[in-house]
Amino acid sequence: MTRTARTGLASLLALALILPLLGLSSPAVGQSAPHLEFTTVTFEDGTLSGVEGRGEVERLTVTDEANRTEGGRYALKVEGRSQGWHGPSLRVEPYLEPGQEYLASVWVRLIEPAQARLQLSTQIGQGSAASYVNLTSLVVTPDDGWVLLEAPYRYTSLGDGYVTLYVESPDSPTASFYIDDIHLEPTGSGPITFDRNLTPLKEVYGDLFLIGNVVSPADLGTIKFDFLTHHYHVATAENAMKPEALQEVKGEFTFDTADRMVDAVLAAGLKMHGHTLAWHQQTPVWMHTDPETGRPLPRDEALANLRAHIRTVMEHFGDRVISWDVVNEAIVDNPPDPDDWRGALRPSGWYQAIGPDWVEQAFRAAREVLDEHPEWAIALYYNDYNLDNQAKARAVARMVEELNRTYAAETGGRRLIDGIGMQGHYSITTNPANVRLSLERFAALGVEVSITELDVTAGDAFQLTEEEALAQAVLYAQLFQIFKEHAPTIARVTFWGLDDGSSWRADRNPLLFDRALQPKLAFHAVRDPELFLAAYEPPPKPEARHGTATFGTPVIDGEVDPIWHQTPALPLDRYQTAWHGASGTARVLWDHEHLYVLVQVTDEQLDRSASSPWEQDSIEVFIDENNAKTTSYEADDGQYRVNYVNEPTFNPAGIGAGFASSARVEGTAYTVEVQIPFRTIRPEEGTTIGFDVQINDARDGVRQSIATWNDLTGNGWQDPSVFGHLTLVTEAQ
Ligand code: 9MR
Repeated sequence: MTRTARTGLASLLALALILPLLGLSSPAVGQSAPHLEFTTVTFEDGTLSGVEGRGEVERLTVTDEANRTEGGRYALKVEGRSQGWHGPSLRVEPYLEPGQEYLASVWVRLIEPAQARLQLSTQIGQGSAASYVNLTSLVVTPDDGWVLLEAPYRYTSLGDGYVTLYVESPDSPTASFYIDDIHLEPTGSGPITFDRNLTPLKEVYGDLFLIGNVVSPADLGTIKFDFLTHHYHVATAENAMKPEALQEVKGEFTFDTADRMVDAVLAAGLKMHGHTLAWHQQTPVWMHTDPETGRPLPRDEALANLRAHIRTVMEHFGDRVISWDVVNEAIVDNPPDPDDWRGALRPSGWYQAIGPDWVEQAFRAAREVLDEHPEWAIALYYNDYNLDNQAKARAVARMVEELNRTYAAETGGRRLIDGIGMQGHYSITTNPANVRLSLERFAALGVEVSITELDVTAGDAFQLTEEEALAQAVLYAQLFQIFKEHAPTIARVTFWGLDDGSSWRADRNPLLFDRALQPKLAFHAVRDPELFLAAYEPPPKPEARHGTATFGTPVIDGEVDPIWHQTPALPLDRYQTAWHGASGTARVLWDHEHLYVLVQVTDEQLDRSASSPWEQDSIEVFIDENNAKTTSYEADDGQYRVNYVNEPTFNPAGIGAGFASSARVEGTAYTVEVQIPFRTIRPEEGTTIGFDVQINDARDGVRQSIATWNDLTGNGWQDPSVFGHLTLVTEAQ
């Protein structure tokens, strides 16, 4: 295509495509007053004002220890929590009118621990019919004082008359905090409609693979359900078929709600995928752990629970589903030795009770059920996230390959695991090349692959700039090009959410449709990836930097020897974070055995209280010895981290031999010197290696800023293609 044609097409498309993009706010279609007007809950009358603990163990006290209300004195103190989902909850359905959009808000103030993610969520419906929507969250510290959690949400359903707003802390089960000034008001955006003339995605992709999305019991009979049936072939229950929804109490299966939902999906002509039989989350603790002692159950008991759950659930739904996620998320992130997949298993409750064969046992239990029903055509899946990370993908591939090989040997060539689900919770910095590599790695095992929970975050705080919307659309287009190329391997591509407003990551706008169900640029990118990529230039990536290292051998003692001044300073001034914290420079020397790096950091506060080393004040050096710019780590690639008290950590874990470092603190500034042995090359003058340096700036246990010499994506820990180039020279240039 010529440049002119490209530009002409671009402007045509721009009109057609940018308009909906700009229409991100919801159109107001008729406004009517809600049933009751919500009065801000300030706790000034000294009562709990209807707020209750979700877990019934929380201590809720109205206190004058803290207050956010202007002119007031009181707030609510929340203590005694023991689960991430515990927290204060308020019924709000009397104030809601279906179809209306509301702005929900609450002020929160953390008491302890040193940091926690506090999240405002809403629950629609009860028990196994419940949908949980994460409205917005922030990582906070006690020093932050009062912080506002505020988010819009459109209630298309009132969950049979049960809706709550609640505050939880998903990653910090015992966090305590104050809340004040709970507020809820209509935004003025009334019921929405969607464009029924828009080409359904299922028509676009019908010949290649199934296209799917999530469903919740609360969606039945609402516009969301119509929207689902317009665009998609297949549905996954976002929550309603998880272990806690189906068997919260041992032996008491609660199928009614899921049945209603599955039957409605089938009646609408869609297929149903089952999610999920065994997982470490949304699973009642009794299944694998003794609730009295908190210790893992004996293996036989846990295995019996696992097998009974799998059998009962599979027999109940029968061939109303086309596939099951038998095991979800069993492998840890970025395993240090991916070839040892057993060593890469997550230490979950199931693992601790049953042992490293728990995944195999789950699949065998599921396979036994299918063997008794040869008339059912149901595919058994292993499902996981971050499978674009090549270390994790490799561990999963090793596991699936071995389990299938063993089973085939026993059964005359039959498969135990039919497919691998790549969840696909991506962001605009995801490298599509790694998605392709994993797809190909899994396809080579002879299993089918599905993309099971696709979303791509862009922007934050419910804001999406034009550049971010474009970057998101470009990545969606690139992903769908890859999926189309691999269509013979791919059974299904399922998005995780109908629209940005109901996504589990709503504040980062990850889906194809906005809160008013209007198509975003990303929709058009998915509808026709080739046309889209021909018309839109991907947003420019910053040029990879080039630097030099001078020949010479320093003493690694934290002193800046004069020899360091014979090599140029590399500025560490590219920030991956909106907040620009600690900055500094790096200087590099080399000899035939080692690379030496001096990093001088200027900071305002030194902190190493976080348990993750990358969340501590620290520096990192990244090396790609053959500068092949591969998108995943190979034998010549490494990441070396040292904090300001000279504690080193390595990725992968085994590369520490011959490494030396020294750190010196002056006030809140610090200097780190490192010596890194060359492991796979013998460097000479003129050798160019891939290279980067990063400063992690921590405050109160949280990393608040990341500065690098080159990489802006934050993927350097798994993707050497984002490093800069460093040439080894004899004399300073
Ligand atoms: O989208 C689901 C959200 O409503 C739940 O609160 C959350 C609880 O863990 O689970 C979400 O779905 C998860 C899926 O089941 C498995 N992969 C990760 C998804 C996002 O957390």
